[in-house]
Formats: sequence, C-alpha cells, structure tokens
Amino acid sequence: VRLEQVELRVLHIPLVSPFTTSFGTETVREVIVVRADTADGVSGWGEIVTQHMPSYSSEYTHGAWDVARRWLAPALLACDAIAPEEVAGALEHVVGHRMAKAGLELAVLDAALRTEGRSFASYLGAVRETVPSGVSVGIQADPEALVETVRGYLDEGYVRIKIKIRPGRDIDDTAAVRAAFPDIPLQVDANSAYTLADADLLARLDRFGLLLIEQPLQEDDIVDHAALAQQLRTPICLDESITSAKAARDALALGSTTVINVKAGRVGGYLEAVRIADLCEAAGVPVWCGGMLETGVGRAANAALAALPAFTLPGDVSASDRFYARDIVTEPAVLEDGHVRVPTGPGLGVEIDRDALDAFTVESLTLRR
Ligand code: OSB
Ligand code: MG
Repeated sequence: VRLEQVELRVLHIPLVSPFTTSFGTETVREVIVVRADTADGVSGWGEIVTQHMPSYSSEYTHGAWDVARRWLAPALLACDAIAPEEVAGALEHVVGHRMAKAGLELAVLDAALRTEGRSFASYLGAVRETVPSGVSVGIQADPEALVETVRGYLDEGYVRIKIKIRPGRDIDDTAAVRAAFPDIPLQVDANSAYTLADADLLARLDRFGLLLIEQPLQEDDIVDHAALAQQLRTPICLDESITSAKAARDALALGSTTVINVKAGRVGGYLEAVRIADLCEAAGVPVWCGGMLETGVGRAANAALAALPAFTLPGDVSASDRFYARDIVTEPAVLEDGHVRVPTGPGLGVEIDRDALDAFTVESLTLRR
C-alpha cells in the first residue's frame, strides 16, 4: 500500500475493575491506536499495547508515542509503497521499541488486507472459527475475594483461569483457588517478581497441578529460568523474556521454558509472532496467545492469531467486557460457550466506533507523507 498519512491517538479507557499485578494497579487503560490511511482511501487500524508505566517492559506509552512520531511513522511514510511483510525491514534501523513497531505493522496489515478484501485470520493461516477463552485475574483484596472473582468468570464460561501472583500473595492465593475449584485448568503469572533464591517457595506451587507458571524471574534471567526449571515440576512458560523468535529459540535451547506465551506487541508484530508459533510447532512446544488488555482492534487480531494450529492451549483472549464497559469497535468480542469468535470480514474484520474512539482520545497527531 501507499501510505498518505498516519494518525496516532492516545486513549484513556476506563477498566470495569482495577487490574492488579506484581507491578501495581491499573484503573484506566492508556493505549495508542494507529490509523494508516492509504492513497486508495482505505484506513487500516493498529494498536500499540504499551502501558502507562515501563513496568511490564521497558516500553511505555509516551516513549512509544515519541518513537512512533519521530522515527517509525516517518520511515513508513517515506516509502513509495510498502507491503506488510516489508514493514519490519523498513523499521529495522530503530533498535527495540517492538510494541510501537507492532502497532504500526498491524495498521499496515489491516490496510493492505482491507484493500484486498481478505481477512487477517485467513492471511495468518487460521484454522478455527472460534478460540477457547481464558481469563487473566488480577490480585484481589484477599484469597476469599479472589475465589469469588474466579467463580464469577467460571460462571461466565471461561475455560481456563490464570491468577496473578507476587511475593506474599502466591501460595495461599493459589491454594484457595485450587481448593474451591479442584478440577479447573489453572495457571499463575508472576510477572518477573521472583529470583532464583525463591526456588523452594515456587516449588510449593507444584502440589496444585498447575498448567504452568508464567515468567517467575526477570526478563533477562534466561539461565536462571533454566536452573529453576530443574527444581520445579510445574512447567515454566516465559512471557516477558520472549522478545523475538531468536529469544524463543535461545530459551528453548537452554531449557528455560517448555511453553511459550506469544504476544505480538512484545515481539515486534504479528508476523514475528507467527514465526515463533511456527518454530514452537516444529519443536512440539505448546504455545498460547497472551494479551495486553487490548481494545477491540488488538483483540480481533489476537483471536485470529490464536486460531493458528500451533496454539494448543487456551489464551488470554477474553471477551471485551472482561476489561471494558465500552469498546472502540462496533462489535466487541463476546464470550459464547467459553469461546471468542474469530472475525472473518476484510482486514481485522471489526469496524471502529468513531464516537467511542473520540470519547476516549486524550491526544492525537497526524503525520503526512
Ligand atoms: O503478563 O500477561 C501478562 C496484562 C498486561 C501486561 C502483562 C500481562 C497482562 C495480562 C492480561 O495478564 C492479559 C489480557 O489481556 O487478558
Ligand atoms: Mg504474563
């Protein structure tokens, strides 16, 4: 496609309930939405999934905003015409900033596929019409409140529960959920909150029959994760550490991870995410689609990604109303029998609700060719 302009918006979208992880509590989702307008008059949409603070990763919204406006969007606008598969190469001279790159690549993908009349799911190679929906549950006031929150999601039909843990809120929280629901598929996410010195504590999670423990140690602890894996029966699943297909290959070679959480933003885009899924599929390593509290734009893209054959575990692809009372798309993802439908329309297959988009916009900028 030939890009005429790129619009960036910072949105503030209220969450239906506070979301607490080992990093802290969020009550508003601050996110960047990207619109890429082509010379043919087609608009493609993308989402930069950074958060307000650089706590999950070193990227954060206003850092992404700056690099997108100063370096990334101008590089794409300088191209005569660009195919989605060429975006990563056109942005390669900028080191890092993978979430920002992913959001721009997604907008170009959506624009190109809408132009062709082809769905993102079909382009990626999706083989399922719906995907099983797991839910990520934040840290609650106490274990009893956690059990009631989990019960609510189970009643809604979610097929897999993930609870956030942190030092001091790990064994008892997990024990309470497991005691209340002995048979549910359950996993925990530490978001980098421990060190290898906590191995004995983490081994106490083994008794709960968890599907996996997500990212117990820090992003660069590849060797320590391998050492920890030797001390746990619970499978380790890396999230933060898997920043690219290369990182995935290294972590698998070292035995640091036996399951991978694939997030397109974290790895620089959906095309790199597919490369990770492909390498895991070839190695017989299970993968699942993670989430970053996406709006309807990123959520539609995640549903398509999760519909690839490599995705053998339920992902954090929940219904829009798990986070938002109002979304920025006209048909937000809903839960049907524990599953979310994979959109089939051209591009991402969702239409933007312009009133909602405007209502949540706190800052916007248009860059022209
Ligand atoms: O670690 O998976 C994570 C949200 C923000 C940042 C990191 C994570 C998460 C989640 C929520 O767990 C996943 C979702 O979007 O449902
Ligand atoms: Mg995680």
